[in-house]
Amino acid sequence: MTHFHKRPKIALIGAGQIGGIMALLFAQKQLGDIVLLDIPAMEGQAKGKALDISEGRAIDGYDAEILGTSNYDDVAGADVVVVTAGVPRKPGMSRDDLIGINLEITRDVAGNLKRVAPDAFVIVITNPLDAKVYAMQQLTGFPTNMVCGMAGVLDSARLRFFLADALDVSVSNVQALTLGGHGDTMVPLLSSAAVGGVPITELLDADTLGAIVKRTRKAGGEIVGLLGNGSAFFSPAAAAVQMATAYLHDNKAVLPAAAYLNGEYGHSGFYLGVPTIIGAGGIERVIEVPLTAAEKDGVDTSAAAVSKLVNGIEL
Ligand code: A3D
Repeated sequence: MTHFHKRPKIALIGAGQIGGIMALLFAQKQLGDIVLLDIPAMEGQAKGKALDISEGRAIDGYDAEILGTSNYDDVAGADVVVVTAGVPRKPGMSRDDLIGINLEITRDVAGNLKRVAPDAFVIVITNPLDAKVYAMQQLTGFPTNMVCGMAGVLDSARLRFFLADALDVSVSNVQALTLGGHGDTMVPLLSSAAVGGVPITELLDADTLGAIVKRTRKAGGEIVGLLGNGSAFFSPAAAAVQMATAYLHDNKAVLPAAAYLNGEYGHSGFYLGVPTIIGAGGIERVIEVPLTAAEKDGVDTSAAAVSKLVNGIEL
């Protein structure tokens, strides 16, 4: 008997800016069939984007099926779910200002995912990220290794871009990580940042590095200010696609993610941005990198902010 290998199913909950770009990227990279879901009032947007991307199949040459819907039955059996359902920031708002409105949305999404996609690897993007991913895990009851948040890949990509730009070198040769919550308390790690193996602190002076750290912390707000109506969506979409790829291809990729902590970095019981290994087991491991005393303080401050926000959530 012939066994056919089915394409993985990738469900994108929220067919807004990030959802639409992710659908295109997942299709172009031929990573699986795609379901783009939004609320009934926005079903036209989901269907319209799915049709638009489907019509590009002949041009780009990908075979993935792309479905727009507002019906969770279409998500049934998804291998990967990426959640952007929510509202983004407006200029002047902090990510934490979104907690109340986005919690009701998380409740709705979690209830549905529990019913139709209990085995999925779930990547949350909705802000405030660290609190939303915690709420998603608690409300679904899914294993903590199968629910994570996207922030560190993006924050680190921003840091790497700014460092590469300052040095006029290829960003692919710049290694750098951010730790902690996805907010103004994030901790860009300079002690382990390097370019082609050379420590970054030997290549850039302290003032330049300080300015880059500051810009990285505020990078999301910089884009919000420029766009005037919404937040970044191209690079956040690319970041989630990289994480999903690591899971689908069992890459065991070292990627920073909001992961559930069980004592790593001295914290437990909530999600925080840390370097992880992503493979077929989801978040397979949290990696503990050596920190300077100042970096450790920064992570503790960030953890305290996230833990306070999480404790305030009424699930
Ligand atoms: P947007 O274009 O508004 O898309 C969100 C979509 O979610 C809209 O189409 C809504 O109709 C939809 N939606 C609302 N409620 C529901 C629901 N209950 N079920 C399904 N869909 C629903 O926003 P966006 O795509 O620009 O951003 C989405 C989220 O990502 C926001 O919360 C942003 O703050 C967040 N974000 C996070 C990062 C990180 O790095 C963590 C970066 C950028 C944006």
